[in-house]
Amino acid sequence: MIARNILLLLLCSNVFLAAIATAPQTCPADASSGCGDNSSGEWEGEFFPGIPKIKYEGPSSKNPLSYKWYNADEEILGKKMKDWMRFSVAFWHTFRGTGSDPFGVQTKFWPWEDGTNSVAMAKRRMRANFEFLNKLGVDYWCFHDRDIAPDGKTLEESNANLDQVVALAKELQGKKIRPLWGTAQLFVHPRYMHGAATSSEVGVYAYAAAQVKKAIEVTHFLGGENYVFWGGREGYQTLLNTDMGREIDHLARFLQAAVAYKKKIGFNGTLLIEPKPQEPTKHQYDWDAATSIAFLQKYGLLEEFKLNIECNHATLSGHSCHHELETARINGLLGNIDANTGDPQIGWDTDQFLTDIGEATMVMLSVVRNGGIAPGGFNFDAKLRRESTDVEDLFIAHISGMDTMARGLRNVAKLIEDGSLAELVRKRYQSFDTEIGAQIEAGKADFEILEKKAMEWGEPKVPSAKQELAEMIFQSAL
Ligand code: XUL
Ligand code: CO
Repeated sequence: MIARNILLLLLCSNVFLAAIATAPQTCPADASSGCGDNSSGEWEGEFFPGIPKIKYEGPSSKNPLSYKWYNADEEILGKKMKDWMRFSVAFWHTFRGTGSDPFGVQTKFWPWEDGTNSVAMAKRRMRANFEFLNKLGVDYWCFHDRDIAPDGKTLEESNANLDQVVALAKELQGKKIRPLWGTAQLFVHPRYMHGAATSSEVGVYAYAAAQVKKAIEVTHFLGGENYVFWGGREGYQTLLNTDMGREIDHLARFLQAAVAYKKKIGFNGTLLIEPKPQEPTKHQYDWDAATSIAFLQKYGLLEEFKLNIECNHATLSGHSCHHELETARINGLLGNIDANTGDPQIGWDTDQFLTDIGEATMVMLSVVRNGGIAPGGFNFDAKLRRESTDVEDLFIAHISGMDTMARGLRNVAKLIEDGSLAELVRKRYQSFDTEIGAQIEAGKADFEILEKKAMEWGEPKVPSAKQELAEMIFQSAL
């Protein structure tokens, strides 16, 4: 009996040792291991062992870790797919998303996390980010200052933490990778409960300005191509205690100061406003594209900003994503897309990866009509569902999101080649190609001229809008 137990023990420990010997070298999740800490040497293991560099294998592939439609260097409509898309990974969802929701705690426990919010942990996470980007073949990433580095006890300490992590990010970026955009997190800390630029407290306004100043500096240092202002808590919960006019004036002063500072330090990236109608406040001031455009116009900021359209925000405001994109585009303000989608049955910002091919085709129609959106791109402001808890799910989600957009682009190419949708639209407006139509469009047809025409022509013939035909043509490209 004893001999049998010893034998079993030996066998088990051998199996255990063999498992250690063959186990892939992953970053152990404990702070003392130092795998992300420069002082104890460079970590040479992998955060995503067993996940290869993701390659294009074509639509017939059944390999979930491959692209079926996104072929980065393939030319479509005169541009490489990667140049149409300029995909970006959102650090906050991919590396800070825990799966928690208002009803439940964390569900995701990534092996490299040690449960702390230390600078060493922030650096380790940054290494994971760059291995992820390299394996996915994506050249851009987006971040909030406070999701890449922890808050310190003072602003000086927070800035110093950020500098350490940013220095490492710069090194890991190499020559190819850079931020699509950076931004400041002005909504998590309790100091921002009344807003940041629209806070009723001047000390909070100043603090937020200092935070944005630093966030623009680090975005510039990292070679970022844009800088985003999402309104965070810029809005109100009730008008009874709110001086809306004064708050919106303050927001404008804040953005004017950001423009001045950007110019002062020679940051040439585009400044972007990201509209959202509500959440976390009941009413956010940058409600939708049209509201944001009116705001920019009123305060003389139209030349300085573009819009970052997020599909889930579009639907929260009662519009389609396509509507918001087209509103931005026709005003020359389509700057970037936060690529995600909501859920038709859930009324909040669920930030899901977009996998609806029809929707992606409409998104790409706007992008193609715009001639691309560089220096903007597609930032996956999207997160895994709470119930998706495998590390590989992070890859699968991004691959699926990228493939969906790639299918959208391929479908737009089919629609353009076919030409019948454009022809349908052209025909619909052809009466304005006439002499009087041209006069109207040039602003030269006054009411007297038009009255004369109306009497001469009599009751106008009104043709069909051909909506179902348009839908049929669109569907046939999917
Ligand atoms: C919030 C949201 C943000 C911005 C960046 O709904 O979309 O993550 O994209 O602050
Ligand atoms: Co967003």
